[in-house]
This record gives sequence, C-alpha cells and structure tokens, in this order.
Amino acid sequence: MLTTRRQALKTFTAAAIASTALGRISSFAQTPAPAAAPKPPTGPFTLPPLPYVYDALEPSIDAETMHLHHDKHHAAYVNKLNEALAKEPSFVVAPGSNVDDLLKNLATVPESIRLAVRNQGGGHSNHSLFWQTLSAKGSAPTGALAKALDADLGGLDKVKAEMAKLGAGVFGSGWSWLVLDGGKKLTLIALPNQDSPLMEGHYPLFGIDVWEHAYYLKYHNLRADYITAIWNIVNWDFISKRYDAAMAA
Ligand code: MN3
Repeated sequence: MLTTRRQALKTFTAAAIASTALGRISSFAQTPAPAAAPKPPTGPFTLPPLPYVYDALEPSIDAETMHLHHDKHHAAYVNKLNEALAKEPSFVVAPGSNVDDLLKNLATVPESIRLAVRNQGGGHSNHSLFWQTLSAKGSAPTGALAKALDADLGGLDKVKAEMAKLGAGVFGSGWSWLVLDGGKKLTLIALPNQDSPLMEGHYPLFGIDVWEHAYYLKYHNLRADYITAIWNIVNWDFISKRYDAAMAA
C-alpha cells in the first residue's frame, strides 16, 4: 500500500515536472522577442576623469589597478547610483548636484533606495575625493593643516601610524579616514563599506581605500604594504587647501 502510494507519488511528480517543462518550452516559444532593454540612465551623476594618467602613481599604485579601480569600480558606483535614483522619479536630483549633499541628507532619500544611495553614492563620493588626494609626486602638509596635525593628532608620523592601524583593522572592506569632526578638530576614523564620513557629521579630508580592489593586483594580501606605499603619493597640497576651505566655511 505504502509502496504503491510512493510509486504513484513519484509518477505524479515526474509527470508534473515533465508537463511544467513542456509548458515552459511552449510558452517560451510563443513569447515574442523582447523589446531592446531600456538604456541605463546617464545621469544625474557622471564619472569624473582621473586628474592624471593611469600610470602616474607607479610604482606605488600600478596602472592596471588604476584602470580597473576608476574605469570599472568607480564607474559602477556612479551607474548604480543613477539606476537607484531612476527608481524613484518623484525624488528629483538635478544634474550637477553634489553627491555629498545627498549623503549629508540621507534621511530625506526615499527609504526604498536609501541603502543603494548610501552604498553607491558613498562609493562615488569617496572615490571622487580619493583620486584628487593622490599625485605623482608626494608632498608634505603645509600651513594651517600642518599645525593642526601637530596640535590635534601629535604630528604626521602619528597620523600615518594610526591610519595604518585603522586600515589594517577594517574587517572586510572599508576606508581609513582623516576627517574634520563637527567641532572642526582633526580626527581619525575607520568606516566600513562605502560609508561616507559625511553621514557621520564629519568632513572627509583624506581617505585610504582598503577594499581589496584598491591593492590586490600588486600587493595581493599585503594590505599593510599598500598603506605604507600610499604615503609616497599623497597630495598634501590638495588636502591642505581642502582643510583651509573647510575651516573658512
Ligand atoms: Mn575603491
């Protein structure tokens, strides 16, 4: 009795699968060719060009990493941010808007796309700053920033050591940051994923991207070696000016 039932069940199941498969095949055959996929949105945000050639940061950061990091990874953050915003057309972001304003006001973004804006918008903002804070020839902090690094954080050597420690301590992906806090004091923090310091009420001055895509081709698992090398190509002239502008604001 039991065996018979089992056999019947097996037969029924096999028949059901066969009929489902046939049904799929016939409905697939009758489906008209789909219309061309809609083109992905091209705005409101666009990928900024690198401010130097791809091999400018050699040997600290290799050209192939720069190609992938900028042309693929950063581009993907921009595209996915635009795609997310396209899902909520009632939430209008004008072309030319600054992604940083979105991140500072994340609570105003519709909940259905808030996480996407946080991740993809954070990625766009963080990388847009990252490229500008690096240059072929490194420099040293100057002026008010140099004084503040001494006064607030005990000097550049301590900053380097602490940012390396924070970067090494990021489990998985994230960034090690030099920021201005709400009281305009220099502070060092680590943030996970593409979270922006702007979301925490901080103003980002310089971040070290410790995602594996930032270093793995050249440094493999040696994140600490990548962080050590990056100090050779930090554009402190740019960061010093960014600090001055933020203090004057
Ligand atoms: Mn990156």
